[in-house]
Amino acid sequence: MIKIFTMAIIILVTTSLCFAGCFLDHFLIGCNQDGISGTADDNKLFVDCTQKYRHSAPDNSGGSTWLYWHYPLYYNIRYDRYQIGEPGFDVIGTSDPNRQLTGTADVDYRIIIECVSITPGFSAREVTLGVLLDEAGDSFNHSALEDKHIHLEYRAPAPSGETELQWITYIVYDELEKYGQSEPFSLVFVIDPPAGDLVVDGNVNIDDLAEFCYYWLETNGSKENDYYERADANKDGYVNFADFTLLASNWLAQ
Ligand SMILES: [Ca+2]
Ligand SMILES: [Ca+2]
Repeated sequence: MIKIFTMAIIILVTTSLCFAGCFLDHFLIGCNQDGISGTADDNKLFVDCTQKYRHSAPDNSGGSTWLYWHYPLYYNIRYDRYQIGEPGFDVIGTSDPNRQLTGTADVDYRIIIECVSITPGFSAREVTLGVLLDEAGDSFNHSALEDKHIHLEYRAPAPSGETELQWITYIVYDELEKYGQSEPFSLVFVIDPPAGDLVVDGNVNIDDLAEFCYYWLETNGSKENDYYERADANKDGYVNFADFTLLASNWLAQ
């Protein structure tokens, strides 16, 4: 009896470690970003980007560094391409009940992850699940996955995968319309985007300025928010004239 009880404890501990112990970065899908009930965003999807670029140092040296605004890609000699196996996606869990999706996945809501912009030639995929995102409009049904904790592999062909900015921008929306669509959020690989390139595409133009203005004089932005993060170009916690100067220096320059 004691032996069975001990075994059960070991299985429980191992299972919880496997789930909580995934060392890769993930985007976490939830709703009600401010966490307060009765406000406008209660039924709006949002994606917690806090873990994005946690492992941005080459070979993960230093662990959780958030060193760059991009992930490195690693050369695969067998296929002559550059690739990385993070970040993935997951949902906000029971530890954050105010922002957790409620109801039954794929019955009460159906979360679609859609690519809205991507570098030509770049791709995100999960081969065993048949997920392939390599052009705008590609998507997959996250709610239909048995395991919501999914790892994607990002690939770029050589030689551009070694030296050129690679990006993918996503939105998430609910096909059953219980929840409203999320804000777009981007992932960058290989090199940092130019300062001020908030709507990531390698150029700084009026679209970027519009997002920058939204966060102007923000002093309490969150790493959860994709655009705030890059609006604070010098990473000092404030969005002010110093950041605007950096944006202006890249204005309309390729
Ligand atoms: Ca831009
Ligand atoms: Ca700043």
